[in-house]
Amino acid sequence: MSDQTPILVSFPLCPYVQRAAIVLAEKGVAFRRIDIDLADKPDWFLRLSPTGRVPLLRVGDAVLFESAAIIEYLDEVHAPRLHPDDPLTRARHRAWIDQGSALLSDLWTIETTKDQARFDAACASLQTRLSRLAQELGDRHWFGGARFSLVDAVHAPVFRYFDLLEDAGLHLVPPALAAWRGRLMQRASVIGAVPPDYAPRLRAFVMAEGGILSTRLSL
Ligand SMILES: N[C@@H](CCC(=O)N[C@@H](CS)C(=O)NCC(=O)O)C(=O)O
Repeated sequence: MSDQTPILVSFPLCPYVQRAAIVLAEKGVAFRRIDIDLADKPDWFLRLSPTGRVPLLRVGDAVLFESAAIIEYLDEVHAPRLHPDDPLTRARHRAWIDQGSALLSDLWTIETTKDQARFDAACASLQTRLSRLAQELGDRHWFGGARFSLVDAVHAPVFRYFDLLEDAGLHLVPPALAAWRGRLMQRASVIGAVPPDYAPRLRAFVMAEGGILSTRLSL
């Protein structure tokens, strides 16, 4: 690999890192992945990152942060184009990418909170957002139609949480999203975006948090 090989600074469970890993794989771009311990961030990482958060993408001497900016950059410099060509449709897709982050925020609360009222509110919010997403998706194969798009890449890490939630008796995904979820989970770029032991790692993380979800998983 040359010095221009992108380096993705990562954390194995991070859904925002997965966005970048999926887009790199969709484009067949070789990259190096460096996992760091977010509980003990290395000094070199803190020097490079303006926010202290992963992902970071190092390209030559440049460092990019914020997953939405990273995937848009990758989309602009490497074929095939995943964002739509039409500016109006592209703007709508950017807005749905933002909604993907809102889903992750609800999921973080569901994974970690010890407060039953916050847990219930996050489940309700997630369900509302998912049913709006289902209305927008309609019966399309991918979010934008026939071609896999950045919006698909952003939602794949969201759907990865639901196996664990379903183990805890929480069935929050509307049936209208089931086929899209299945297609996303079978996509090679999505499978390869996490380590093979992702599922037990996620479970261990949730159990260690000791929140409402961990109690439901222990029942
Ligand atoms: N808006 C950021 C969110 C990234 C983010 O929240 N990353 C988490 C891991 S999933 C992180 O680095 N957390 C460490 C911290 O906040 O100290 C993005 O899209 O890149």
